Amino acid sequence: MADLKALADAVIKGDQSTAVEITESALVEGTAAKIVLDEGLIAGMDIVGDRFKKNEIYIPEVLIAARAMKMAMEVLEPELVKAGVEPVGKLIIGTTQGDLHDIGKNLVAMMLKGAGFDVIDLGVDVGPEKFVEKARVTGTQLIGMSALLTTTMPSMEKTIKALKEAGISAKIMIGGAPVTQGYAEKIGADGYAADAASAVDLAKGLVA
Ligand code: B12
Repeated sequence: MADLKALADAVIKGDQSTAVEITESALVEGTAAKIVLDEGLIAGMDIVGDRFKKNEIYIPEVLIAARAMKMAMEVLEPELVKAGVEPVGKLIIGTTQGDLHDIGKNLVAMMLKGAGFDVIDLGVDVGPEKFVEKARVTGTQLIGMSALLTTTMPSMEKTIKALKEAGISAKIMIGGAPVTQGYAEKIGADGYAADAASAVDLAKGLVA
């Protein structure tokens, strides 16, 4: 029987080759892909998120863990698709118009993938029209926007307005260093989170 606790530990340590190896052997042994995901990969990422929130680990460790998770996910994904495992929820995420900062947004996207979300990353410099179009095409339940510049924060408000005008009912969460809970409330976003681990809790709450 594959050791899923060791798989979680490999994710926590960011040990890519061990994470891939245990994932492969678990599948060969016939362990259900969903069990490998929940009890191995997501269990590991949950601990990473928790430690990050408590400032016990920092961004580099989270990125390394997320990379190990991503490599193992590449092995697991075809099996999950075959098994028809539903993601926790679907989310599109992007950095707002005029803004090229993507380190935080990528971290949020990776942590959400780690938590079982189907994440569609629209990249950087994403204007209201693109958010509206992609929300429509994907039928997403959640939209995430990131801004690192005070000058690009107003694009969040414009995007929310455009989404509402287009009749998109997806929940909207926002973040980025200059963004605050007060700003989220002011522009009519459904939620704000200060870091990637809190973003996961927020996203889970918004799709629940
Ligand atoms: C790296 C960086 C860059 C890199 C970006 C590389 C990249 N690929 O991202 C480069 C060099 C390209 C850059 C360019 C510029 N930058 Co710059 N940059 C930074 C820097 C040093 C770090 C940002 C970062 O990555 N932080 C680490 C990540 C992990 O943190 P984070 O982004 O805040 O994300 C976390 C949370 O905010 C949250 N979060 C983030 N997004 C989301 C989304 C959702 C939905 C949720 C829920 C949560 C969430 O979770 C994340 C993880 O915990 C900051 C300074 C700083 N300390 O913040 C300046 C900073 C943001 N930059 C600044 C400026 C001015 C610029 C430039 C205008 C400089 C210039 N004159 O050209 C250009 C703008 C380019 C553009 N159009 O975007 C200013 C902004 C000032 C302001 N108030 O507007 C800052 C604050 C530096 C400063 N003190 O002056 N920059």
